[in-house]
Amino acid sequence: MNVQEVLQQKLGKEISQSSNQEIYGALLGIVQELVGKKEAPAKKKKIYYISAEFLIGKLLSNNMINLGIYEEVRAVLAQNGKDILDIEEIEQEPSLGNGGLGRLAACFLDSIATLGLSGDGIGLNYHLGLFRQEFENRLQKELPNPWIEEKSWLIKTDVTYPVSFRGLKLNSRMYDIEVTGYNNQTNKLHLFDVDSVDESIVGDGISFDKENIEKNLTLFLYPDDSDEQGRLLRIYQQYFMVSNGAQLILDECVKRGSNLHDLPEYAVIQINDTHPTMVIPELIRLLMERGMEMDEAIDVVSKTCAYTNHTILAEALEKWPVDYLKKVVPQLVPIIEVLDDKVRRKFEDESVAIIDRNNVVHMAHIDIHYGFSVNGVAALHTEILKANELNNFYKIYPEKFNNKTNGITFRRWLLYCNPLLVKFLDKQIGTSYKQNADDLEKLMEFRKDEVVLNRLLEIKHENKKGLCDYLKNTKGIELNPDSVFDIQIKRLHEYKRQQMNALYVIHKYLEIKAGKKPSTPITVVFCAKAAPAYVIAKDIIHLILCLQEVINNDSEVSPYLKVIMLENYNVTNAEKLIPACDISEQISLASKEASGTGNMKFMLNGAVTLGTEDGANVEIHDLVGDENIFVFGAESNEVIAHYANSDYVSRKYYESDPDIKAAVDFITCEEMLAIGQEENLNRLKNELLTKDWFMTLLDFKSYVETKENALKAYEDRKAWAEKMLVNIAKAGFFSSDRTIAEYNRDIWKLDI
Ligand code: 26Q
Repeated sequence: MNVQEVLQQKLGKEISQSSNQEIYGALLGIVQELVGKKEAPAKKKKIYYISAEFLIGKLLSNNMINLGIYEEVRAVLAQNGKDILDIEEIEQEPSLGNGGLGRLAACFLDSIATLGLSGDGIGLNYHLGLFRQEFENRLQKELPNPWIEEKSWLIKTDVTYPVSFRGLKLNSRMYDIEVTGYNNQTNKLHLFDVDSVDESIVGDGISFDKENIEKNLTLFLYPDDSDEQGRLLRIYQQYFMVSNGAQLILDECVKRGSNLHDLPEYAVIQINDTHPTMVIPELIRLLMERGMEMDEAIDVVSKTCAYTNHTILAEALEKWPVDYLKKVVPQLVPIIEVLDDKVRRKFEDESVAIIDRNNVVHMAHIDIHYGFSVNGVAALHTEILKANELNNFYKIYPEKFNNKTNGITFRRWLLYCNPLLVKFLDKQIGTSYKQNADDLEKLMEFRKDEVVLNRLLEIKHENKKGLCDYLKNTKGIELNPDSVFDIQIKRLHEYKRQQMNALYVIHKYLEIKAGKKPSTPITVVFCAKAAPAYVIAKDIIHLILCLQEVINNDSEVSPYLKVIMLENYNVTNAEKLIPACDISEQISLASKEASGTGNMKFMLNGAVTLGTEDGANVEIHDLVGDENIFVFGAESNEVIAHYANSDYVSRKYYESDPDIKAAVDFITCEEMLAIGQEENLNRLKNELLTKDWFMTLLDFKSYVETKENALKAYEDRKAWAEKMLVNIAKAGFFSSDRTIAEYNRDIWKLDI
């Protein structure tokens, strides 16, 4: 049977007579059957990637691409008057992650299956996910984000485990989402849940009774942890995840022949940041329950677990007071005390202790002492960990430290999201790059070829027009496809410095007002969610939304400069925005962005990076060379020295540079206060003048200069096209297939 017949049979009627909803349901069923037939064969050793987040995005088209049927299905639908893009709209995006760390986990699952490795993901099935963002009165509003529908990719299993908390015992339920690799096998993402979760306890926005654990346990991802109840709920979630994961791992390994003494020959557990760290004491506890001596259990677990660090921001390094753990998981406390005791006997250095003098448990310290590998996620990040943040650990265990520069799956971030570019690449350099990303380098041969360069410009323009049409049809937003698309999309955080970009927008606005018009109009696009309790981040959103209104309504300026902040950043929006970007904003304060992965997605799609020497930007710079990236700002050593010496004073920059002063003062000017909230705008301005913890004003001047250089370079279309070409050609290194092959070579050591 061909695709047309299979689909018609599933629908029970003509495709043209079916609704988009019916077609989506039918395709989901067909794809699920195909995916299910490719289940990975059991091998002795398996990687378990355990993570509180898996930001997998919509799955229908991605799965069809990986199965190799996407084109055929698209064509059949078109023949029957249906657009695959409309069918895709029906699917709800699972919002099981905050940002980079969760998306990385999703890219990794794709690559693990694509490389044919034996490995599954373990996480939680948050019913309402991360909040959905709306803007109201130029402020962020948080709403639940339900994504589980009658027909979804979730498969209910009958696997269930008991999980005990203090005074509460729950039985879990495991759901699976199948992850099929590119032309390869299917692995699984196991998401644990409890049947008693009750969505009806959600009140206004995303508020709910934080103490009703049976009903709220897997409702939301990272409930607000600004109060104690929220923090306790985080511990409940984390323990629930790791206890289920540990029970599953032990059961599976025993089934594959392990006697548990040889567990490291059967399993390797990659701990994705510290959120799953309790898996270490939990495994020790379970092994002891099964009769193993404690010392041996500690040894076995230490040889099984490996830890990835994703941040050096102090506030994101998890620390739990022992009292909190006693309230939720008292059974782990004596084990953690023993782990601490062993460390203290061996090392005098207080800074490497697990339980500090204030009786607070440092989760990362458990991972480093009782795991066999510690990796950072980009070269610079790993070097900073070794030299600064984790230096005392590096001195003890130099052999544990290694770098694994992040990557992205090219299936979603090229094959799916940029069909025009893919078609062109296929014709120009053949299709081998789809299996071997380094083959994108073949494009380098054409860097002076005018026909090729023109085609790249045309494709970018087509993608920009496509985005404009989409925004017009779905949101009524009008953008000029002939303008430069300058895009910053990522979580909102002060260290990522959306506020610096906003100050540039003000600066440009004032210049245009003074008669200095850009040769090509500029469109600045933002899209970012702020953590619900992060006040300054929300103020920055407010600033941008006020600017959007002031600038876009100013008829003198808006033909030259447009600012838009789109609601609800997620994977689906990213897929639409990235192929349409000219300038990729990667402007974090050097040393603060561990890696970044959006930077890689933009590069692969022919955007040119405007960035600091931070995270993987450094590696992008090395690959493309000075000519094909715009780099600015203080370097990490300088920044680290400012922190060490506490000698950065933002007001000095404000007072000595009239451009900075004008831009900062604009935040609270009359026009802004006429539409914005005085409290929010004042607070933000004050923050910049008195704290500016992430040194916005330090880098502002060099940012403006470098952005002007980039805009000027854009005017020379041929030279710009060459920059695009080099970026695409050199992006192969950032395939997550390369990253996963390195994890396997250095850490997991599984048979291929
Ligand atoms: C911690 C404590 C309490 C509440 C929340 C958290 C928390 C939640 C999420 C801490 C960190 C995260 C997420 C971190 C994250 O996404 N990090 C990003 O990881 C990417 C993949 O490695 C990198 O590319 C980014 O540079 C890094 O910011």
